[in-house]
Amino acid sequence: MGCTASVPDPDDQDPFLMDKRVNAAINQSLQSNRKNSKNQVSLLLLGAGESGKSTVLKQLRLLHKGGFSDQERIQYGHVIWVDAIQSMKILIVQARALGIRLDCDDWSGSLYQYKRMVLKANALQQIDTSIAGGNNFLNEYVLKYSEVRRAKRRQNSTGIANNSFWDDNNSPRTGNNDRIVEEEVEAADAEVNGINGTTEKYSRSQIAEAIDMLWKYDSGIQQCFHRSNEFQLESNAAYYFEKIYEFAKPNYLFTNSDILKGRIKTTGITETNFHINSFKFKVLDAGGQRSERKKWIHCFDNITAILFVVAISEYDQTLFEDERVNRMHETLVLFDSLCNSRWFLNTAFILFLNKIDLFETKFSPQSLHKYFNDFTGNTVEDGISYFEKKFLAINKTNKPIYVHRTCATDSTSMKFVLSAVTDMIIEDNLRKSGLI
Ligand SMILES: Nc1nc2c(ncn2[C@@H]2O[C@H](COP(=O)(O)OP(=O)(O)O)[C@@H](O)[C@H]2O)c(=O)[nH]1
Ligand SMILES: [Mg+2]
Repeated sequence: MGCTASVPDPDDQDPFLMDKRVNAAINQSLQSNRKNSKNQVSLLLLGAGESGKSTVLKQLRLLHKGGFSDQERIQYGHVIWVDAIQSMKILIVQARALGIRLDCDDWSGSLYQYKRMVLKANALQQIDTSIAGGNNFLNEYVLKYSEVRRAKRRQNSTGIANNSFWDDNNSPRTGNNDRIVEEEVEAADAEVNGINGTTEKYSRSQIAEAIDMLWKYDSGIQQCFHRSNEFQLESNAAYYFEKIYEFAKPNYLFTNSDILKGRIKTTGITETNFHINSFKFKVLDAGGQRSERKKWIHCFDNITAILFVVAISEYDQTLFEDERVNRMHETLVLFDSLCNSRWFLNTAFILFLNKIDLFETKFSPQSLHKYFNDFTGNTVEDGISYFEKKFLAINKTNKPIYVHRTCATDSTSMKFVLSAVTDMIIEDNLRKSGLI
């Protein structure tokens, strides 16, 4: 009583009905996945090193994540201060290499003392390296500013433009690694401790004065700066020099603009999550230099859109990794391999022609023609549309490529660009999920 024997339901045995139930379950699961995925967007920032990927990410953070913490402002302050000193040192040293006569070379002139001061200033003694980024910062510092490393970079490279994210032909030869690390540590020690006895400790205001005087009054420094495409110099060195007195003030709090103009090299892949109009955006920012690119493939799955950043102003510059390779040539090869890759046949592609401000400043038809001899135009606009067409012609797939001309350091214009981009990505995602 009260107990009923379980009698097998005849429907359970019916293969047709069983199939129907399985299908219904699959559909339900697909629908719920779609509902989730329609609200989730993964955006991957790609492009060569120093093209502006992390700056775009900074702008997204300003717009959607409340900006930068005080800790970050202090960190960027340290990094910019060091880069300002080193950039002026580089101009002095490179002038010699390029045969440019500097006013400050004249030991009886008033600028001589400032040159001595900059060359003898120990940039690392000026800051707290642990706040600037600890070991990562020091490694990057040594890599950037050691002449020894410059020779190594070339030795370990093939000297040709390369997409190098499938293989690691360009990674340092393993046998040399230990020696390279040792040399880096030695070079860093020499800088930090002034082992070679060539450094002196100056106050920030003394250094600011020296940099300002050389920048404003040494015509050779200006000449050398205008040839900075021939060596490696921070994109925004001029900005650092112009604001050097402000940066030297002990209580100066680095502004959003300063942080946008500062550079900390990205290594590995960073993930930042945003909420934009009830959508979850996951933005992946990858290091762009050759040795970093082989990590890219690990995040190629489930990408909604690729944002490829090109520094259009760098058409006359060479790679940091290999000074025999033109930056734009390498970027074109890289774009080809990504845009036409089987991974991204159906992935929305957005192209930022970035550093438009620097392009406008440096552009001359002759200089562009020198590096791209099929260029026949005259104006800045001709130059930009020449590159725009060049990139679009690379696309062999059916997907459209959305192009924007950008100055990633300018918050006002980036606000519009980024809102157009996020709207487009959201719409594209909804269409692909079959919801519009
Ligand atoms: N003037 C100017 N500088 C830019 C622009 N975009 C990026 N930069 C600077 O270029 C440097 C490298 O940018 P970053 O975003 O770190 O490049 P990434 O290596 O691609 O991540 C930084 O100092 C930025 O401030 C731009 O449109 N104009
Ligand atoms: Mg970066």
